[in-house]
Amino acid sequence: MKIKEIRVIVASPGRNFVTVKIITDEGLYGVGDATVNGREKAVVAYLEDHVIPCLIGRDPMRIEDIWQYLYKGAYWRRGPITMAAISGIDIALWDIKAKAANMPLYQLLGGASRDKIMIYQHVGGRDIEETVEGVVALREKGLVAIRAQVSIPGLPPIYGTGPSTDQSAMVQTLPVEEVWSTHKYLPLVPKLFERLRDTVGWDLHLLHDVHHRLTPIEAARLGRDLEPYRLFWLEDAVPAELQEGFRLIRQHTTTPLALGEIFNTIYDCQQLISEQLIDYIRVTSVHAGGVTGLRRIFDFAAIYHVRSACHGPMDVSPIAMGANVHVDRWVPNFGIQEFSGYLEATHEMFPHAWEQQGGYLVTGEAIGHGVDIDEKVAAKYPYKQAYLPIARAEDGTLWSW
Ligand code: KDG
Ligand code: MG
Repeated sequence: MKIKEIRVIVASPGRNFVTVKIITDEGLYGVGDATVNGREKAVVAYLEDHVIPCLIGRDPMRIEDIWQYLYKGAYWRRGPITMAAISGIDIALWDIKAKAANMPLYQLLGGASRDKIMIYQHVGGRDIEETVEGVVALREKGLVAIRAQVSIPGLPPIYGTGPSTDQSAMVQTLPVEEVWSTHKYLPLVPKLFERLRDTVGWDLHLLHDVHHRLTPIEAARLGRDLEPYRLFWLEDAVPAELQEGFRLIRQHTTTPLALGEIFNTIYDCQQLISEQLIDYIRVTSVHAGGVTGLRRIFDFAAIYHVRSACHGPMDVSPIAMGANVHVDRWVPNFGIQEFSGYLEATHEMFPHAWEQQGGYLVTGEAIGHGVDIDEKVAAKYPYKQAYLPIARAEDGTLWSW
């Protein structure tokens, strides 16, 4: 079998997606996700100019060799654009291999370790009451794990707080600038979780995402203040370029820590994992080297009692979600899967075998990863340049988010 053609399809069914379609000379094809939210066209150029010409005529069964060829062979290793391109190719090649084997992908990985995949979804609110109402409503739909965020009083709602859970509402042609205050945020979050525990009790898993906005000592304080409410995790407390920064947080709190949605390789989390500074690693198939990359990172994490928790917002396409849930079904050290849901147009463009059943996703038994792209539907939704907002402190200082 040989790779005959590779197409890159860019479309915007509510969010922008970059999809790779690899077609073989035997007619089998596979699809992969290569989306980097807000930087989509950089990946398209990388794929079309530097990756695809090198792969035509190669054996699609040699997934590892192609991965190494694109990683080591480029000389320029790592980075979000390179790794998203590798991820898109890798996910499509695993799809082809599983189709050739006439198996669902999870079977090829070693078979099911579980029947269903626990997910968490998001709730935000303009104030604590609104978030509590949202959490109660989502629990009534069968969710067993919910991420709760709240707007900071006196400031307009900002990304990742409230009130919208539909991230598409926050996407703009150019990035909007929002206002952040650590001082106002820190005492608010424990009050939210106190109210939540009073209302929903202790069965529900509750999570919170800081979006990288704190320093280690501030995160240590927040983690400690949240201990009475037994969070499932505190996510992205601090930007993690300085992995050893998490030592300080870890020394001060037993609140579990999750990190990694912007990581591309095992090297981004090597110290965090080997020093047991985090509890959940949040890498996802589209940004961390595809199925091959996830397998490598999760196996390494298992040695150190760190569990998987693939990133799964609306800008991780249903294809990457398909790859994730097949890995989730197999991975022995599974933790949880993020699932923000998708807009109707996104479902229409990506027919998928995975499905939500209350608080869980199931893979389905379709061969491959079970997700396709309908190119006719894609043609109806042309690419539109779009960005998520950025954050500044109240004095105008540019802030992490
Ligand atoms: O593109 C960025 C979003 O995917 C990210 O901000 C969402 O933090 C996020 C999350 O946890 O899903
Ligand atoms: Mg996050």
